[in-house]
Amino acid sequence: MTNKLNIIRAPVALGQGLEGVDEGPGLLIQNGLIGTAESLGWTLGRNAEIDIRNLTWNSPAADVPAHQHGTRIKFPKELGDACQDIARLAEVSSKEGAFTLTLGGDHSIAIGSIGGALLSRPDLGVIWVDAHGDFNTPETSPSGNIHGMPLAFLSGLMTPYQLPSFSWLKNHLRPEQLVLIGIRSIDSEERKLMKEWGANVFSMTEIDRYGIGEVMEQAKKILLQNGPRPLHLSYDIDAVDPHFAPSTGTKVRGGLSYREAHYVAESVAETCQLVSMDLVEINPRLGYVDPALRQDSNITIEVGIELIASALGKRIY
Ligand SMILES: [Mn+2]
Repeated sequence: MTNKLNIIRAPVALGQGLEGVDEGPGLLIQNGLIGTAESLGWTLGRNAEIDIRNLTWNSPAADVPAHQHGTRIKFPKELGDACQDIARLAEVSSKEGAFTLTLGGDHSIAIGSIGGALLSRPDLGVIWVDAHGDFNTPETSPSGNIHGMPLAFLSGLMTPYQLPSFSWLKNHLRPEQLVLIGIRSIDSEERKLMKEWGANVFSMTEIDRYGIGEVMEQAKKILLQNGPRPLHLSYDIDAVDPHFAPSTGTKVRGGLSYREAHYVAESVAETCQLVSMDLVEINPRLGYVDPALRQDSNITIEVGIELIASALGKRIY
């Protein structure tokens, strides 16, 4: 592993229903992300933005029926193509041995960042930090929004749907390659899918019971049980309690405290196996709508940069 950091800016918003989440990558960078990384000893390699010209809310291909069951999935063509662009960049970056940081955008972009990393390293381990399960399929999803489905894609549960725009997704995660942390909102049909598949879930209940320190030890034990492997941290800002990270589209109370949120990133970084990270679902626009909430956007962006810094090796002492 070198000290080279490649950034993929993925201002993708079509995986959910609120405009503004596409402003995340630009604002993270404007507010000092690169300087923060450099101060931690990283050298910026590529800083690429995926081409989102085809991603418009008025797309004629929007909201097409997914398949014969009559269930719906929104923007599969646009998001499949965008994720393929992300995957190409992530695969190349992984083969270079650089650290890949993908900035969302909504959580659909992780299909690209993780799918791409899996093309290079099929044994990748994934730490998925989130308020939600993100395991819905078109049949179980109440909304049809792909940002609630990325783990269904990555675990292979979407394979039967044969969406052509996602046919580039070749390698899937096995249950021992994935842990979920901070979960507190799961749809009932989604819960069944997760249990059947055998997902390793450390919900807020386990964090309350054992503490974040013990939870992270157990999580790392699952991922590293057969020895070292590259790790990917997929961080949805909505895992953090809305008190500390309010500008996000699907807030759920009772989340990670400020320190728990950082500890997750620190604990993964400590393994020296972390090779890539996503930071997703910051929606600064939610704070800009009402000037009184402007500070919400600022503190959410600030927390985002701080969490990345922890994952890139920042330590208190
Ligand atoms: Mn998510």
